[in-house]
Amino acid sequence: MTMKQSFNKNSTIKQILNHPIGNDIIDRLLLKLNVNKILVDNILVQQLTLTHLKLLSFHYINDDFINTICDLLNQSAGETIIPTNVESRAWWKEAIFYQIYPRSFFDTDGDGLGDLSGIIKKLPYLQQLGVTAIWLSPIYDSPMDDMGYDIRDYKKIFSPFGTMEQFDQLLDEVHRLGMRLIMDLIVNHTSDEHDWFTRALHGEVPYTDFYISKPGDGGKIPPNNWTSFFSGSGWNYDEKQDKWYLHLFSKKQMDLNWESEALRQQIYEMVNWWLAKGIDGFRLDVINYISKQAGLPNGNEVIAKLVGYCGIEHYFYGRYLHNYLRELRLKTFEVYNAVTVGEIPGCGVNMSELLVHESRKELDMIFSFDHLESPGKSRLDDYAFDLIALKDILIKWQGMEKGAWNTLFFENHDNQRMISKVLGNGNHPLRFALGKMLAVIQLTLKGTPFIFQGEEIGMINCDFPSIDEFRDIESLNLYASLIQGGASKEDALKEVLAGSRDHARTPFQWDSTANGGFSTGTPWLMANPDYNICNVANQQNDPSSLLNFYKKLIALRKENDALIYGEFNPTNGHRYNLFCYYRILESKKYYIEINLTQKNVLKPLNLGMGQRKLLISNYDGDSFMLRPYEASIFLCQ
Ligand code: ISL
Repeated sequence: MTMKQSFNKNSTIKQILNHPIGNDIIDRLLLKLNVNKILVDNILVQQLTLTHLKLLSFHYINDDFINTICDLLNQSAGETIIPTNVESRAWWKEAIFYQIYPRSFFDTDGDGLGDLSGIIKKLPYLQQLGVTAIWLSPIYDSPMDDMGYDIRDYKKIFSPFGTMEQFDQLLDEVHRLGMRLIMDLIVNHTSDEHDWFTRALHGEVPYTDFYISKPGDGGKIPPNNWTSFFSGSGWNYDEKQDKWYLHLFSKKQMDLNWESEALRQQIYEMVNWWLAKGIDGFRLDVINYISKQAGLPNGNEVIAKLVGYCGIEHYFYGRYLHNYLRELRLKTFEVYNAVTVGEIPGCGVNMSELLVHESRKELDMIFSFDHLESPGKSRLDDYAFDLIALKDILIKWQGMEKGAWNTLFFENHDNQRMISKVLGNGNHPLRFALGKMLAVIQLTLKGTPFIFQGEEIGMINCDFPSIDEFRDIESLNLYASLIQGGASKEDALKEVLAGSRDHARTPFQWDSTANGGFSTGTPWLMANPDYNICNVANQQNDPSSLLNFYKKLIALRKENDALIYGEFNPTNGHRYNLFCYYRILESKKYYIEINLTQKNVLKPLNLGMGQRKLLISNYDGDSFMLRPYEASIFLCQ
């Protein structure tokens, strides 16, 4: 795919498809519109120009939309990877990561909040599971407006979680057990209580340049129409300075101005301070947002309607993103040989390759989210997740170039529990069959698995009884804006329940004692009553439990390089409701066969497959049909 030419309103769909970023943009648009990509495979459609699209859409696609797309394509000119046919080996490609959301993991002092001592106590549990690396969500000092993603002091531990000495003890113990630990790096924004912002508000140089701001002209109208991900305008007005400050997230999370060299140096100093303590790397929070478009132009209303947020096209893949990431890696990660996984909402396969391919020297892995929503849906929509559409998206991402490495995850602290997305809330009879099926996918595809706390025991969404039980600012702001917009309390609660991030944040379910054994105090967020049914204690000694199924899968993956580095070859493609694929490395060949439906379906014939030995399945005994969500791993002989 070429990057050289310059794009304009006379560029054709074909030319745009031939541009990696253009290909991604069209892919995103089709996903959002739930339109099959076959549309743009049509040679007549490919001859259409952007001007034709404007006319055909009766100017719904307007000049502003066209200019935005062309700017995105033209600014990426010259960005390429150097292809390789060798997949280099690395510890983080062989790792089994486990994400800990410390607030909800284990509370040892009864204050209702998880803490570092609790994590230390539970390390043996993680080791027995087979985990080899931990991603620790934020533990830094914070007003906790966004549960720690609003940092007030990068070099201080949030005191209810513990002390820096306890962190050092945790890190030592993780390493003593042969595991590794990466931290959350949040450098797109800081808390408005961070010292840098306080100094900026006092007009102190160079801090006045550390944040994204615009002159206020009395504060009547914000500088542009960008919206926050947490409802409302993306701008705060500071009367004293007569200045606007950008906040893409909460009103207390102020966006940093990465164009400031002085800011970047302070960030590098902080990152190296943590790396010098011996941590093994970072997960980089919304790292693709750090380069904003010059002049901060208005967002396109059509794109805003499509994606739900206004202005995102001007920062999700900004013009200096690659420059910043290359400099950041050179000044920090590379010095310590640290691993990085970037959270990059909205980026497609080609953008991701440009961010993680080893020839680019930027990031090592990424978290993209295409696969977490069904086509045409967003995280806040109330719908039954489509596993068949999931298959096609996973196959697309398995096609990343050699030398570009992906992650494999279904859950994190921002997204609902996957079992509930498919089966709805509640203890569905197929809950654990589905949980095991998802585990087979996660642990047999190519990429590094990231298990989110509770996923390994099949935790599910929580039926929060009222808005008073929610803690997530995104949910609380959404509820307030719905009520303000005239929605009834019932409808507003229903909408918040559909996609709230709090579903993922309920206390970890250790046993069936009060609060699931998470805390002897009152948990900061209600425990899901489901802990009486689903918890570590009642799965630990049950050989057929989801927990022990994860242990077996993890052990199988760790012992077999073909499941890590092997080629991914989908098969039985004609069977739309099955997900079947090979993993092949030299003479080793595994066949994975999955029924994506709740129904019994005919087994594929697999003519010519030869002998195969069943290694793991979520069902006992044989059957001439594939049972609901049946998932099996075979060694081909
Ligand atoms: O969850 C998402 C995609 O499935 C996004 O909506 C998510 O909010 C976005 O990717 C940003 O998330 C990260 O940055 C936020 C913080 O609230 C999230 O917890 C963090 O994961 C701002 O720091």
